[in-house]
Amino acid sequence: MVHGSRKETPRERRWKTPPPPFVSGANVTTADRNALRDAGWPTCWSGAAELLDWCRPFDAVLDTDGTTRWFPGGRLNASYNCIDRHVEGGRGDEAAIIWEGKLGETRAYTYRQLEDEVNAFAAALRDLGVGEDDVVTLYMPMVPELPIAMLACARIGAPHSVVFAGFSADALATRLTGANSEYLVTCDGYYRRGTALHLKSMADNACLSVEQDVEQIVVNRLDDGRSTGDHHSYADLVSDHDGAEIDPVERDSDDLLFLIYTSGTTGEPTLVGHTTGGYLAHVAWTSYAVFDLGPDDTHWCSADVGWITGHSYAVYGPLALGAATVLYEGTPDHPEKNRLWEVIERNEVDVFYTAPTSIRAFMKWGSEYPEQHDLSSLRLLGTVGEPIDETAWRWYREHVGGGECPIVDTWWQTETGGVVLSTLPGADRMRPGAVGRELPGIDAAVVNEVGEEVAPGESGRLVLTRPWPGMARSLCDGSGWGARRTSTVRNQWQYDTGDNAVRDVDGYLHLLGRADDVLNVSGRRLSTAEIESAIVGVEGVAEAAVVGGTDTMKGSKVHAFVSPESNVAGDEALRTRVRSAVESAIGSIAAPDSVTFTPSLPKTRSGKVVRRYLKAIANGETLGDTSALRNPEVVGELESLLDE
Ligand code: 6R9
Repeated sequence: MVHGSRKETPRERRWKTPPPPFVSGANVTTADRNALRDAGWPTCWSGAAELLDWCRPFDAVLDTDGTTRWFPGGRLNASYNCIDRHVEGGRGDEAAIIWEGKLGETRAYTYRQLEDEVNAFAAALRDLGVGEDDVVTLYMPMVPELPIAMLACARIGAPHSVVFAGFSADALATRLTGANSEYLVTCDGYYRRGTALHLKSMADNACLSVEQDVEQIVVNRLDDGRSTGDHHSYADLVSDHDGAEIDPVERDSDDLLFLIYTSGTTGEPTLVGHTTGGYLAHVAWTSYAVFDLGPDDTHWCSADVGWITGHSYAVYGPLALGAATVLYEGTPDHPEKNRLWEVIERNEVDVFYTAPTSIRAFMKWGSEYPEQHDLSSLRLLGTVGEPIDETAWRWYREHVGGGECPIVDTWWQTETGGVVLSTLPGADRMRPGAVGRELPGIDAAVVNEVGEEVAPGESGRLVLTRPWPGMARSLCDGSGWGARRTSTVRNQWQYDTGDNAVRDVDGYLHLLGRADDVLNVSGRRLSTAEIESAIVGVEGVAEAAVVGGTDTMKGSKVHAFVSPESNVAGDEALRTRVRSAVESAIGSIAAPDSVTFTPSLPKTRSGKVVRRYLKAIANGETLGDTSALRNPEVVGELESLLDE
């Protein structure tokens, strides 16, 4: 990348600094960050909790007496914090939710309108018999009624359990049973690439196969009169309860706000619970510090609300701070590949947060799409979900961020609730390909098999060595939902994230992917992410996934699956360039033994590459159930490619 006519120096290429106007207006400046680090974690997290309104102040930041409880003694309500206090503060007419529908329709809710509908629906839920601590399952696409239902549940102290609308009836049934939920809010259907999908019939099938009786409430999105079966209409319930006022229920800080299944990235999907006080303080503070959000901002987190990213940064975080949040129903390339950029331009989005898998798709489509739009409202970009390679990072900054926007590469998990590793955009330099350091208040380490911290430059397991407020409740007391992976090693509490990482000499962490994805080639441990990063740096390559194959001589063979950019041929010349790029970036030991070209890679419904299927294909093993994939057809195509 060239600034003006001058080439970048190697130092400039390695480090990127945020533009001075961003730095001077940032929520967290270098001085603030230093003060927080000096003050220590209790001060950091009590400051986070002070972003919220509490009905009863907490007695301490953390109670570690036997179990880990954040903000003990404190009582609060999440819906009050995300809605009422903004209306009381005179911001009732400001936008809260901006919805961009699939068919080009838009709907905006001000904070006052949000308050009215949340109250009406909360009253309706109560009338149906939903009590405090009853779990309400929400099986809904990206419609405004989804966050409204979440907040209505939060208002009456009923934990919600959102199930991604792309899941099958069986998956929904498992989740209804797992959460022992007797209430289901769903939709008649929704549009995907212009086609209507009927969700209600899936919901009916799921309800038939669970033991408990399930009461259904249906939002009409298609309104084609096809929804039958016993159910209440959302619209009727809301109009019957128009004008109702429900006092927000005071919840203990440690009471459940919601249940959620992990996305399958970190192993088999598991149900985890998040608390009201700790979680909300964590997502509010990270929205403030990492996404630099304030009440005047329009934030767009493109993740589906069905995943933790959507819960934390499309709903709870931005609304807790009184910002406007964009909810987008469609797919990014429908009807045209410029759809996202058009939405950003029209709504003057300030902060955009998406995943590397999407950024690589945007790259593949070409920079002409973002270039057709005025994206100058953007002042900060974020990424999450997978390691982002330098090429994608630079493309994102250049073509979406106008070469200026700071980028936050945020590392976190369903279990962490909110961001734990990232740069602070107004205080830290950025290093493309590295997430940055632990946020103030977070302690992390890279350790070897016996739990000793390894030297900078050496890879090991990423562990978090001190609890944090957004931690899943199962990690607090080692029991209940999805308990796993906390232990005490060398007298030190530890949460094993399951990811591998390297800390560089500057203290920045580079994520190497899931520990299960590490290859052992001739005794050397190679990270798939590192090899993939070298491959996607090759011109003409859009995406790559690397897996290991058994080799009695070397330990592991390196198999690369490479998806070229549209209009680029997957030929011998490209194969040679892929091999030599890996050789020069890492060494000949890592050069792929085989390179298979494919138009796309198998991905989970949350958009992450599933290497275990590729591994099975490369090793000629049986694949098992591929229903977790968004694009199962690609697996068959790859198998036939390899047979040739
Ligand atoms: C929020 C979310 C968690 C796993 C995590 C890691 C990967 C997330 C990342 C990242 C590298 C980042 N991951 N962010 N890897 N850089 N910035 O994605 O939660 O679906 O539970 O996945 O995603 O492997 O362990 P979840």
